[in-house]
Amino acid sequence: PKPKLYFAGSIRGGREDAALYMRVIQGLAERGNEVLTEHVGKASLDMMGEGDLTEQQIFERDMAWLRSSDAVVAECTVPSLGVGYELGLAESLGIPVLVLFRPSAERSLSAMLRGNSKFTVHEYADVDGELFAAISAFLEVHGVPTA
Ligand code: 6IA
Repeated sequence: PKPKLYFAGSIRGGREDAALYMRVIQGLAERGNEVLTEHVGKASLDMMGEGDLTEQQIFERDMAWLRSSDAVVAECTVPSLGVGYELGLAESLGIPVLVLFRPSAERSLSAMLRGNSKFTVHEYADVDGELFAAISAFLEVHGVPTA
């Protein structure tokens, strides 16, 4: 079976990196993973089909996906309350968490993520092969079988 990955990225925290999320999600899918949360990268929130769901339904669906996931990959450069919530819950469920962060003069990563030794933090500059190699290494270390 394909590894089930929960990709977390900012929605109401700000959509500056939405196109980048889509590239990461597509790269993960091309490499044989099932990405449960593809809508996080969609350019238009209407295209996400989320208009049909109540806020409670979105929450419950996302929590069910999170519980069923083999690992969480979170792009944390744009800070998001929802992503922070998902990461704390993933930790309490014992689901491995990889935090992706692009360092810059403007942003530094929350100490609540950087300081958590249960999380793996990977800093990167571009969506290139190196990023996907790092994600694969993280999955392997945590015993998530890669396709
Ligand atoms: O606080 P945020 O909105 O930035 O939280 C983003 C995170 O929470 C993502 O990793 C998602 O997994 C989850 N999340 C938050 N909002 C949604 C959503 N629709 N659909 C799916 N997942 C979500 C929000 C309504 C939309 C029409 C704007």
